[in-house]
Amino acid sequence: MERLKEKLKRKIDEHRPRVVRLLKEHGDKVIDEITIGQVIGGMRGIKSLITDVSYLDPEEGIRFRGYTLPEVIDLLPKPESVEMPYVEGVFYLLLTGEIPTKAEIELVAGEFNKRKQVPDYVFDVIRALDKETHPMTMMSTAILAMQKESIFYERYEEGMSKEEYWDATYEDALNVLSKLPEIGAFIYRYKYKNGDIIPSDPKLDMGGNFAHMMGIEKPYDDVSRMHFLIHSDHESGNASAHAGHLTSSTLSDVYYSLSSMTNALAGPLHGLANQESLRFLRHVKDELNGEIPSEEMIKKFVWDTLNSGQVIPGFGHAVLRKTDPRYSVQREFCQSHMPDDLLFKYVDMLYKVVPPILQEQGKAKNPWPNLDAQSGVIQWHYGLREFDFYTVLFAIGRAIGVSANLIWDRALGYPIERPKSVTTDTLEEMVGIK
Ligand code: NMX
Ligand code: MLT
Repeated sequence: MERLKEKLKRKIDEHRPRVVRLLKEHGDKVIDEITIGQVIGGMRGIKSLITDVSYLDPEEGIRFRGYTLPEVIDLLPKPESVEMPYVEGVFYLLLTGEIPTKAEIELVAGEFNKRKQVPDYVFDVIRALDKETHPMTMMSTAILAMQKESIFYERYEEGMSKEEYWDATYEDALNVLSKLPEIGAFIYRYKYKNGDIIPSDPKLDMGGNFAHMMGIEKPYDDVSRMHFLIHSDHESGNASAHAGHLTSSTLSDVYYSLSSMTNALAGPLHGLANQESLRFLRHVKDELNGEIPSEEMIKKFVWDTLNSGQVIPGFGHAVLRKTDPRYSVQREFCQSHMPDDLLFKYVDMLYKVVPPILQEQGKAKNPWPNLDAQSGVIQWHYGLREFDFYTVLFAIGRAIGVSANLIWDRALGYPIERPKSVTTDTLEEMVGIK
């Protein structure tokens, strides 16, 4: 059986000439035009990044290596008697574009297992932070603290050739990815469970082991698998993936890049929206004394929130123009596993009420829910009530897709990122208002 790294090398060798040819024969072809609205408006929609790991269609949602989310769930091998695929298999798919066999996943799982022991000094660094520190700060700090382990950094210092960049990045990526669930669970148990740390179980797959270390019963193992899968990638322009890519484009290693990724994810317009969605729901529930609210009550709440100048967390999207399929996958999970959960009923009510209100308000380009509107409720249901921890779960998942991208970035020799900025004067001159 071809091992993951051998397969990857073959795929890289096959892919490189495609990029060389595009550049050589078509490097000056125009593929997009840029408006002032896009320059001022966060570069929305400008085609200026390249990735083959996933693709986001505004109407259809994400495809991982060409597969829709339901197809990925259907096709990837799963542990016995569960519904969600191995997280290790998700990494394999994103990296190679191939659906692995169970035997191939076992090899990757073995690789992760060998590498997952976190150096003690990383835990010391977390312990040295104030306990009130946000878990995302703890996560980012822990990843950064481990940077001294970077094989890329070490080999670069020794004069590694460009040809080997992807190999060293691959080694770093596996070393970090294998440790992230351990670090995440440590942060959780340290911060919220009196430091009662549950040791890792090498017999379990990544999702199962994470649930075990968190101390949460089944089916939280499958919740974790689902969570890491759906958060893993969303093409390259989203803020966290882009932050990771940008950092790595300077030849900073995977540790620096994933710490950047984590920092970008920590904003309320991005990953932190899952924490904010849950806070919003809890607030609605408290105000309504835990009763099943009428549509009118919820409508008033939503309007009050908008009128106070706040966004409705979990709704809207920079690219998507329909309900996020990642929302739908989680909704189906809730419908079959926790249909009577009160907060889920609230979420479903919001699904009905919020889009027409956002449409009536006329500002948001996409009134439909994104994945963050639904993810926190599932965590809450299975006992993870500390909602400021939720974005750490997002970060563990997102690191899988970002890492796959970083390896390919180095394999294809993508250069340091350096777009051009303009001044307001320049724009005014260009349109003749100066
Ligand atoms: N609630 C209220 N207003 C909204 C919402 C919303 N959910 N979504 C967009 N708007 C507003 C937005 O603030 C902007 O207002 P203004 O003109 O006053 O600046 C206007 O609608 C146009 O924004 P869009 O072009 O539709 O959205 P944009 O691409 O700029 O931003 C988000 C996308 C996702 C940041 C935005 O929809 C939002 O803030 N949503 C709520 C937060 C959230 O759920 N974020 C998570 C996204 C997924 N993720 O995990 O990253
Ligand atoms: C993501 O998963 O990164 C979010 O949906 C945001 C985005 O794609 O812009």
